[in-house]
Amino acid sequence: DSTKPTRVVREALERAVGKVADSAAPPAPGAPAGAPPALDEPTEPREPLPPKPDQAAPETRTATGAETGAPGREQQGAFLTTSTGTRLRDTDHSLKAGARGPTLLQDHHLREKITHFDHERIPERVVHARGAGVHGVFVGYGNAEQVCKSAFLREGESTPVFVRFSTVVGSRGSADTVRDTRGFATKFYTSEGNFDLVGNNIPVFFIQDGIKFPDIIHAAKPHPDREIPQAQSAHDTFWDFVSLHTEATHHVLWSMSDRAVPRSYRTMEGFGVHTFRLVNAEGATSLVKFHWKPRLGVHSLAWEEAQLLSGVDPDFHRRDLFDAIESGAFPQWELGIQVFPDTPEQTFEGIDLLDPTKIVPEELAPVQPVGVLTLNRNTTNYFAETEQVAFHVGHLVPGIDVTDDPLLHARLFSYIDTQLSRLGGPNFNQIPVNRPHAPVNDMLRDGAHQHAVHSGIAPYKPNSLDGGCPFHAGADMGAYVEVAAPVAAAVKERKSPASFDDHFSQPRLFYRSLEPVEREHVIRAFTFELGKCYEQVIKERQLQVLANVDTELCAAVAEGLGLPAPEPTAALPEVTPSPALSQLGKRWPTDGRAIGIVVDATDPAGLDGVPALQQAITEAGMTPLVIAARGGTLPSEVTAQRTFLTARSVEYDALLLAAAPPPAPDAVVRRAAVDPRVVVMLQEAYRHAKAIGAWGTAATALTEAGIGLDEVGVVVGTDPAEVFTQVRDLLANHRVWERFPVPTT
Ligand code: HDD
Repeated sequence: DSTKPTRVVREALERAVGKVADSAAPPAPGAPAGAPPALDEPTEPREPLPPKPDQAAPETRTATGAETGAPGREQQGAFLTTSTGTRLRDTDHSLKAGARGPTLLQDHHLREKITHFDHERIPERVVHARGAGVHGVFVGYGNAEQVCKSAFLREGESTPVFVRFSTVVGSRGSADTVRDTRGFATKFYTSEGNFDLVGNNIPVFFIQDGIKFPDIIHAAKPHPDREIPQAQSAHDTFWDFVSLHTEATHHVLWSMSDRAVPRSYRTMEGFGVHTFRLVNAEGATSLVKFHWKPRLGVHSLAWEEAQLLSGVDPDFHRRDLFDAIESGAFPQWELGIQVFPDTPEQTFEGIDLLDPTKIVPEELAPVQPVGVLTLNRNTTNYFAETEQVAFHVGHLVPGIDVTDDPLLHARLFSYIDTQLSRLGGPNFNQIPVNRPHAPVNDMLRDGAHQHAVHSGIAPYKPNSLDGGCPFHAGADMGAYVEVAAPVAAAVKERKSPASFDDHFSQPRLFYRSLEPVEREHVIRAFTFELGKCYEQVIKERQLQVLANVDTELCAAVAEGLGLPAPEPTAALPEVTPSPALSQLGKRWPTDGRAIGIVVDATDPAGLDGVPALQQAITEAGMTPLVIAARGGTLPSEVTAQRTFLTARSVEYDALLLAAAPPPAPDAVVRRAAVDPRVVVMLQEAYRHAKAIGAWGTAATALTEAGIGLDEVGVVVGTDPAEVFTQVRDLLANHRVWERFPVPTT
């Protein structure tokens, strides 16, 4: 048998690994013994699509919409060319010495095509590699002028923006819905230069000093030996580090809460994390923390939903964002600021404003809205825009300055440095998505990928040969001037202030501010993550950390792990809960929610009401998605967007079951067996505390799934419109929270 390893190979394998593979790929069924394995059929050729508009006319705008004056490098003309513009006759065959002969080295087109391809990838971001970017516009309210002179905050001033949302730990191809912090980075192309607000959806950070950043990231990234697990914190190295490094505890509490599994990028808050210093036109300064408040409210996935989505739709958040914008449901956030007096202590109500592991509860300093962000345009090219966008906390504009937060200072170094290896040189701000809309005259010259053809001979100051140009501006001409903030007389030392030593009061404040059902989710998250660790000592050490945060939390997690709950090492501090930290108890707009409508494709009477229902859902700003046993057009001109094969409950915020009106009492009820995939869909939706509506005979499916018709969040009726109205009302609370258990300890 020719497919068996030869004796020599067999013996070598036995020496090396002690066992031998039996055979290679099996021959095709029915093929004579020894025949080569069957190959797949080649794909059928398809008709080419018609040319797109931008293939007919060259674009002269940058990706951000600014006029550049110079044509870009996008497609121009209808013919295929080399990168130097020579038209090509054939790109399907390499140049060979005869049709069956060897390929010739002289084939310059082949070499150019392959060389370019070989270099298409650039290093992914060392953190926040997985992301989705979109364009938008920011409009200032004008009320911030008392504290900030920045032009983009002026009343009615409209500023283009690019926003990139991201996860932190995973690689570029990892799933969207993993448990992780989300990045929320905004580039404002203001008239005074670019301002980048590079924030997260969690208001605190794992570390207080940027010198620890490589440590936390090395601990959170996959284990270096096997590079697993991907995009997870549920592993030994992460919990080893954070259990030893207790300043991480506050961030860890947020990461174990529902905040770390957002329903959508559109339903996340954003935070600038650090305290910044604002300057008004008179030169007066204030300290502030930046917040993004989503118009749709803050909502999360259930943990099981997030896990299922990682497999069912790893692009769930990307798709959600792009689809919402495509359909005109533009996501919006208000930019808000908490304002604190700029005192020498830089504290507020005893909270150290330079400590990035601390928040200031909104009840102590309200978040004051100063403008609104609307995301309204998807990218044209993912790589050119989202992959190449370069954020930097040092991209500041007049009116905004940094404070001495030691985390921020390390960031001020890191963000430019990382672009050098990621984008291959120092000219990354010439890439279209990074180009400011304000005029640039920077005297930076040459370097890899230089796109500008600078004129003049004197890129230095002072000069006389270029007439002294460019000129210094001075503050009255809109120049950026650092605030002359005093620096305390000090000695050089590697040390943090004593106020940074409090690692437990704010994690406790956070946990105690959550509603019982949210606390239960935190308990389960800790139990899940520590349950994935192998080392007992790490679990025990983390339980000790939890004992110092909250007795209920520690006891419940310890019980889940089957370990004793340790005693706290110090008295637990009194905290005043901050209700603003809870996601519950508020009602929100339901725009952009996805409603699954399960229909019976063989029941024309039941489908009759579906078009009107779809229209009602669309008019309510939501997306109706019809799910049937088969795709295509169903009776009553209803189109199935999903089939039982492609649908999973996790894609929908609520499920509706359509059927014919209930039959007259004496009619013979056709009780077709409910498809088991519909039963799974219903059970999952129920378990994830989603609203479920049904009318007519469809209620049978609920019974089949073991769901009581009178249960909370289950709406059964006769009129589709009425059922939908009630389901919509339930959605304003996001979930049927009563269905989740609450802590029992
Ligand atoms: Fe960072 C990327 C947010 C601390 C070093 N960071 C990055 C991104 C976001 C944040 C949203 C993605 C930007 C994008 O979409 O391109 N980072 C934060 C926040 C922090 C923080 C809110 C704490 C408050 N970061 C932090 C520290 C360091 C870095 C302390 C280093 C000392 N961060 C980076 C980086 C990245 C980055 C290595 C990777 C890609 C990039 O910058 O452009 O420089």
